[in-house]
Amino acid sequence: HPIAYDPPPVPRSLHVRAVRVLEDNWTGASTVPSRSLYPHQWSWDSAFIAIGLRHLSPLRAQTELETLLAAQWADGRIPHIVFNPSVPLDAYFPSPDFWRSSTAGRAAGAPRTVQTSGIVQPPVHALAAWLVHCADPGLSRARGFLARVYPSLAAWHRYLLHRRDLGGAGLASVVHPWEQGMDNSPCWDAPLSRVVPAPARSFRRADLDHGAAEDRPTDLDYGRYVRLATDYRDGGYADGTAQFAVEDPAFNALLIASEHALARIAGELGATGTARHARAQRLTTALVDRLWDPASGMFLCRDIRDGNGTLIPERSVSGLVPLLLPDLPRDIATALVRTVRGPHFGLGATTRLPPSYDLLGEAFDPHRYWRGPAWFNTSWLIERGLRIHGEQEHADALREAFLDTADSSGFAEYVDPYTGEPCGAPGFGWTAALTLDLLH
Ligand code: 9WN
Repeated sequence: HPIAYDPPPVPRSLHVRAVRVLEDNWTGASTVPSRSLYPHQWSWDSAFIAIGLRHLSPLRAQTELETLLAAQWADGRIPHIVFNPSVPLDAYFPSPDFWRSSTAGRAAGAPRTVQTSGIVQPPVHALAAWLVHCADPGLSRARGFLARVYPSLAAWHRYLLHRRDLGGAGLASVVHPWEQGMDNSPCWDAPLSRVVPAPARSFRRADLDHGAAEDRPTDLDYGRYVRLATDYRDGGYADGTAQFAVEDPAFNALLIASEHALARIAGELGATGTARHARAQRLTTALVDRLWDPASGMFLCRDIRDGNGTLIPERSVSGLVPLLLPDLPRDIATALVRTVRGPHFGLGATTRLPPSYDLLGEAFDPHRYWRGPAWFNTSWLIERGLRIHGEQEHADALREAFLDTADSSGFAEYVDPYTGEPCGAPGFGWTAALTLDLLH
């Protein structure tokens, strides 16, 4: 029997439970995506996490971004992983001894004191820095937050717009599926088919110790990921010769949103943001020229290494993310809203959160990672996009579905888009953080 003065269990609110996840995943200077599956700091995870953390502790949100930026390379790249030296090497693959940043990355200016990967992730950081500043401008000014991060963010964008303009049309290319952040998206099937996989015995996956094999990329995928990363490393992380190079709509849309944010940051620091806003507009024009596909009613990826530089005929949620841009041509925004609500993504009809890939696509799999499941970061981006373009009712419904599903799934990494069944890691960082953001 409970003793009489034991308080009855109090049902904890969604807010309190989201805060709890962020507390559990906080390491003292940054937040891990998941204690089990991803025990280091990840680049775009940290940006999304900072966006949520700002409601809880603007100071911690600033620190999250500052910790990441402290690992920036001299050439401007922000590495996709910053390794925690106290985590055992075999806890995550590929580990620091694979990337060898401080030796193989020396020519590109990798830091000496921290170990990092050598590839990048989507540039959500300037957007995050601006939103974090807005949550507590007094604290931000007192700490000189924007003045400190601005030069790093400017160098980051410079790296992407110059060293990564591999297609020559002004857009940034990714040179590895891990860079775009949707690792095993069917969009990469064709470009990856040209990559000779590294032999399975040459590496040991750590992800299968924590995640179900049928929810994760395959061994063949991993063989190809390892080959591409090995070649990049062995070339000293120099850009230009990558065998895999793709212009991706979400990656570039986030760069554009971040360039607009950087213009605002410049304004706050007493400079003029006009040139940056103008550059963001030019990038939007390039995005539409290069990646808009009127027949699909969405943006597609461009494979710039297939000999012809053709659009990849696969519908990924990445192609809906540009909805986030307020100055998108009206007809394109309207078409995107129609597409996300149409049969390929089913939002508001067969699904409550946008799936990561075409429900009608041949490669669709409701459980396998980025080949169908719904993710919370892309749902958040599309919720923002719907709201920005005046679709309040649809945005409200998506917000409600996001919160319900985050709650019922225990802040899962991703969910079955039809049933909301949790997949991947529980207690996932950006799921909890973006829950907090939508609760505010
Ligand atoms: C490789 C951390 C990251 C996310 C990516 C997601 C997954 C890593 C992996 O986890 O990728 O970077 O080991 O599968 O695809 O978007 O940033 O949460």
